[in-house]
Parts: sequence; C-alpha cells; structure tokens
Amino acid sequence: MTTTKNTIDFVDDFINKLKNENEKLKPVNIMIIGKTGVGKSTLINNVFREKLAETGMGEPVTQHLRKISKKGIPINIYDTKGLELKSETQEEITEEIEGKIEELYLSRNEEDYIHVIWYCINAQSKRIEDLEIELMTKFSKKVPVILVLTQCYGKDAKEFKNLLENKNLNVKAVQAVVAEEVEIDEDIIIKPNGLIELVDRTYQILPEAVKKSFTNAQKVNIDKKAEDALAWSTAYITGSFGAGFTPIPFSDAAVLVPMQVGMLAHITTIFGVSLNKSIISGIVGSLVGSGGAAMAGRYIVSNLLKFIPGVGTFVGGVISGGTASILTTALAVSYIEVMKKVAESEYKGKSIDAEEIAKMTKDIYEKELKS
Ligand SMILES: Nc1nc2c(ncn2[C@@H]2O[C@H](COP(=O)(O)OP(=O)(O)OP(=O)(O)O)[C@@H](O)[C@H]2O)c(=O)[nH]1
Ligand SMILES: [Mg+2]
Repeated sequence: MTTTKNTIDFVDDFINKLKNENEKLKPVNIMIIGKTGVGKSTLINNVFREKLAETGMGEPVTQHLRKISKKGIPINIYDTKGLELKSETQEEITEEIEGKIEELYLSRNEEDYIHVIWYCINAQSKRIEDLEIELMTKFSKKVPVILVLTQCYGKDAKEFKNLLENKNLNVKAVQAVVAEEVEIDEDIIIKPNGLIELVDRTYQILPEAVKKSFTNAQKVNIDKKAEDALAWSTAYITGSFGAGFTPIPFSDAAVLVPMQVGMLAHITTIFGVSLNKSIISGIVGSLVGSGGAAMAGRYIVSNLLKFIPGVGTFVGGVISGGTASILTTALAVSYIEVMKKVAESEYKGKSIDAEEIAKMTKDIYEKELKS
C-alpha cells in the first residue's frame, strides 16, 4: 500500500492542489465609483494585493467603466476612472453604471452580481453633489453601498463626515479612510487609517460564496486571514480525524501526508500569497518531507512523534485519530504562522528568502509539536 504513496512528489502535489484550490475561488465583484482624483486608484492599490490599479489589466467596459482583474487574484474591480459629473454626461453615466449592475443581476446567480459598491467622496472637498446622493440612493436598491470618505483627516473633514452620517443616506456605512500617508508638514504626518475597518465592514456584507475570495484579495487585515485559516483547519481536522477515523498502521503513515498537503494548499488559498516553487519546496520540505524521498511520510511521522511528549510509544503500532489530530493541528498552526510572516513581507514588497522561510518553518513546527 505504501509503495505508490512513497513516490509522490509532495512539492508537485502541493503546487497542483494549490492551483485547483485557487481556481475554485469565484471572484468577488466590487464597483468603485467616485469623481476623478478622489483617490480610487490609491485606495485600490492600498487595499488589494499587488497594487491592482497599477498592474492589473484595465479593460474598458463602457466609456466610464473599466474592469480591473489579474490572474491569481480572485477579484474584479469595476472602476469609474476619470469620472466627471458634467450635466451633459450625467444621464449617460447613470445609465452605464446601472446597466452593468442590471446585466450582472440578470444572470440570476448571486456569485456574478456586483457584491458591493464603494462610493468614494473626497473628504477634503467637504462637498457632496445632489447627483451623488441620487446615484447612491438609486444603486443601493440593488447593491449594498458603503460611502467611503477618502483623504479624511483634519477637523473639517471629520465634521463633514458627521454631517453625512446625519443625512440618513441609504448606505450600509460611512467609512473614513486615509489610504496612504499624508505629509502635511515635515513633522506632521497622517498615518494611513480606516482601511481595516473598511475591509471588515465590506466582509460583513458580502455573500458567503465570495467571502473567501475577498479575504484572499485584501492585504490590510492579515490577522483576519489567519483567523479564517485557523477556523477552517480546526473544522477540517475534526472532520477528518474525529469519530469514524480508522486508525492507520504505523507503517502506512504516508497516507496522512497527501491529506496534510491538501490542507496546506487550502490554507495558502485563504491567505492569498504568491509562493514560487523554491519557497514551496522549502516549506513543504520542512513540514512534510521533500519530493520523492523514499518513505517520506512514515519517516517524517516517526521523526515528528518523538517531539510530542507522551506519544513516543504507540498502542498496537497504529496512529490513532487523536495522534493524527495532534500532528495535523501542529502542522496547521505552524503553517498559518509562517503564512502570516510571508504575507507581511510580500505585501510590503519585500523579497522573501526561501531558505530563511524554510528554516523558520522548521523551528516553528518543532516548537509547536513540543507544546
Ligand atoms: N497621500 C495621499 N494621497 C492621496 C490619497 N488618496 C488620493 N491621493 C492623491 O490624490 C491624487 C488622485 O488620486 P487617484 O487615486 O489617482 O484618484 P482616482 O480617483 O483614481 O482618479 P481617476 O483615476 O482619475 O478617476 C493622487 O495624486 C494621490 O496621490 C491618500 O489617501 N493619501
Ligand atoms: Mg484612478
């Protein structure tokens, strides 16, 4: 039974499973409306991975709408680039945006709808036009709208926010943000803020079917990714090794490993990081054994078990559900910790050293098993 399992190349297995998991994610559709210069692109670049507004493909949808998407990131952004609300184009703009919302709505498939609108107004302008209120009211009948106050700092901007909140606009939330640091003077700097709240509020309103995609695509709340990954792993492990788990003879420990590789691939998808093959090799090598190693699974399991106090001796030479569960939980918890570190550096644009990550992974895992 073990002979075929032993020849599996775990790294390739991981890469294949990761690809499948990523393909399963249905993109979340977000429409970002706001006049030219309010800070839509700045917001997109600071909320989503890989500076989407800069690097993502901008495909014109209509004259006033373009769709930004990028392979590997499960999101479509509909952006109103260069929008001016001149009286002669107002009707055309309204119709175009409404037309797109309708078109997707008519698919009758919730996964394809526009899931949320971020309506952006520059708080420094301290001004909202009647047409904008009209648009928000109109669109909010079909799609949840969050009113995003961009570049919102200073007393006047905050007063403007209060004023809007008291207007009882038909929106789900009014969220103030500063997407990028603002330097007012050499010694007066406004730090970015409000983005985590914007992401959390958006997550709350999204349909279940695309929540995971949104978590994957955003880069501001890494703890949320870790939280979701842990919740998913706990449920997965309970489901796999709880009641109904048939103990595996110790000599067949390799059957555990492909399952665990699948779990790691899924956790990676929850995070949304772009791992290259050398990083994957390093991590997988540290955790479950490198590709093609003879008897990798059994070897790894027997080596790991010695780290766990009290599990050194087995009853009847089998791995019970309890032991499998301990091993796999340690694996999930360690991998999530590693993913947090990888995500933090990747989103800051820092390069990640595969060897360093592999070493860190090994240390974290051994520490986790001992606890
Ligand atoms: N420092 C700082 N600058 C911002 C912020 N938001 C917008 N800006 C500045 O405002 C200018 C316009 O921002 P964009 O993000 O390009 O505006 P936009 O809404 O995408 O404009 P269009 O693409 O023309 O529709 C840029 O020069 C940004 O640097 C912010 O949060 N912080
Ligand atoms: Mg723009």
